[in-house]
Amino acid sequence: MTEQTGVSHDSTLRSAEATDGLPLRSFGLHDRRRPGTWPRVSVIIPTLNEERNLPLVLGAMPDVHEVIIVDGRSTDGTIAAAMRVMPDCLIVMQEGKGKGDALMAGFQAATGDIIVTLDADGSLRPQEIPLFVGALLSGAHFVKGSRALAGGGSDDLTHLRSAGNRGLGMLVNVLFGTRFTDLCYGYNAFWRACLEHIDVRCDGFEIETLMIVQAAKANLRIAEVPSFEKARVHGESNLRTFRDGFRVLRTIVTQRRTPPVHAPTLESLEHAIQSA
Ligand SMILES: Nc1nc2c(ncn2[C@@H]2O[C@H](COP(=O)(O)OP(=O)(O)O)[C@@H](O)[C@H]2O)c(=O)[nH]1
Ligand SMILES: [Mg+2]
Repeated sequence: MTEQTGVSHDSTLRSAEATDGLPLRSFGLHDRRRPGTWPRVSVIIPTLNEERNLPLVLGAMPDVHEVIIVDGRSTDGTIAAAMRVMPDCLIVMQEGKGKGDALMAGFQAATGDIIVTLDADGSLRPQEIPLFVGALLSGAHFVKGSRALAGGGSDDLTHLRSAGNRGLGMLVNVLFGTRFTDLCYGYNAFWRACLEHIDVRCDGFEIETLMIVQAAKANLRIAEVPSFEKARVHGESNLRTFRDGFRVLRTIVTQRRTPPVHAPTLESLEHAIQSA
């Protein structure tokens, strides 16, 4: 079941207030588990030839626990750009291929309480991270960005991709009893402990669908927050609409047939979140 949070979309970071971890104090977002502290947020960014875009993303990053760049053997200066702009970021060299494989490598490397997935092309605004974290601190296990909620939107989606995304999203809602408003979107956040409840093994752009459908099957509490996707700044999308749309469709059909991941109970997930 999807929920919406009441956190303002227009919130902007005041990083001057950052101390340890996210400056959530400026948003009134406290970590209820330990008064006076903030959760450790790991931001995972897959990169494939994003030399010109990545500095824009890293430059707008709030003060988080760690930023993990998972590079798919870029042939431009992506890694040099990352090291120049954010010398303390962690760089993971992807061994396999595709965005899904890259995110998996990032999840394995992450050490924070909360994982946020972000793109490197300048389309997803790091300034929205507190909105996602706020929804997690308010009780969600998994938070999806949605371009379809009031306050969200996209300058990046073509009509064709938008129609495909709507159709695939409707199919998921019918088959899994969900009420998602945006299926194939790269901006998501979840408590790291949720990884025990979802099996994210896949290669490509179907990764978001796979995670969300499995989260729904595991009865995780899923919230949506409005998100605005800007147009990719430089270069072109790596997504191929028909090939990748078909992969998403295949993922949905396969997931309908397979049982949920054998996982600990939701009570133990809650416990893991509280004691992270
Ligand atoms: N490591 C890695 N990153 C990738 C790969 N394919 C895409 N990405 C990254 O995933 C993010 C989203 O990809 P993009 O091409 O913008 O797809 P779109 O947003 O769906 O149009 C960007 O940061 C890309 O650099 C890949 O094979 N490996
Ligand atoms: Mg993009």
